[in-house]
Amino acid sequence: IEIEYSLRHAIENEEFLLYFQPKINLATGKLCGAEALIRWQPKDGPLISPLSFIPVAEETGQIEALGRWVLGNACRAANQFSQLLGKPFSVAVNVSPRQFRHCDLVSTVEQVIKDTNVNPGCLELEITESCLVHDTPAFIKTLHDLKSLGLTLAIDDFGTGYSSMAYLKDFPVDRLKIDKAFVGNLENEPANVAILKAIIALGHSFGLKVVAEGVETAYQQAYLHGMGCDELQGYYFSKPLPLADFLLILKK
Ligand code: G
Ligand code: G
Ligand code: MN
Ligand code: NA
Repeated sequence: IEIEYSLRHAIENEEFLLYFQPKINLATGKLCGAEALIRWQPKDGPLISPLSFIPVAEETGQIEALGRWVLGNACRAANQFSQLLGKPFSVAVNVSPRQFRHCDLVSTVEQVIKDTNVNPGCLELEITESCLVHDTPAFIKTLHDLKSLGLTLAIDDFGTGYSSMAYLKDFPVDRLKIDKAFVGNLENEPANVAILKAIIALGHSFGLKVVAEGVETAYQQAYLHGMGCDELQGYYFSKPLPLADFLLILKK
């Protein structure tokens, strides 16, 4: 209840920051996008991880307001990055299951796109696999309605959910993001290598781009390159960065 109260206060006062983690295209070795990750910066206190307030925001419904804040700021950042580079640069936003179920996500996103005048192709929504167990006609329609706004969709934490992969044929998604659990110890885990290969082949057979998360070593990068993975994200390249630091690496 205490967190709920201070979170309400924090939302009113916009005590949040977006950090940005680079995504690297393996074929070109170049930066090809970023994932936006929220942080809570109380007036006087240390930065708070989303792990400790997103679940509360979901339980209390505050995720609606917070989610709108994230979307708006991610789109403004995409505008700023694209302007700096002189070409479209995509920013991915995490969307939680509750935003899907209880908020009018399609009209929220549509409004944010209008308000920020972002190129919709520069906005990607990351949906966790656990969201996708609701593979009802209404849910599939929501995905199609979102796609028709011109944005792209990714399935986050792929490989960890309970859902069957059969849904891939009905879902209009563009990317699979392989959960970092499979990447982190691929060196000593032959089973993980088998899973990674299978997910990459599965994604490609549906015409999807495959992203590996949690890449921390040169060995993992090389291995994933050899397996035909399309994009990488992880501490090996960069941890999530504050806006100012991300702008610095874009300029290079
Ligand atoms: O950045 P970090 O690794 O600390 O993020 C922890 C978790 O919080 C991740 O699962 C990430 O997807 C989630 N997260 C980060 N930012 C957001 C956000 O803006 N919205 C939602 N719903 N989840 C987020
Ligand atoms: O659930 P989601 O995939 O959105 O969460 C991304 C989370 O992974 C963020 O909390 C981010 O800080 C974290 N992360 C990003 N790169 C790495 C990495 O190389 N190793 C580990 N352990 N975590 C990472
Ligand atoms: Mn994510
Ligand atoms: Na993930």
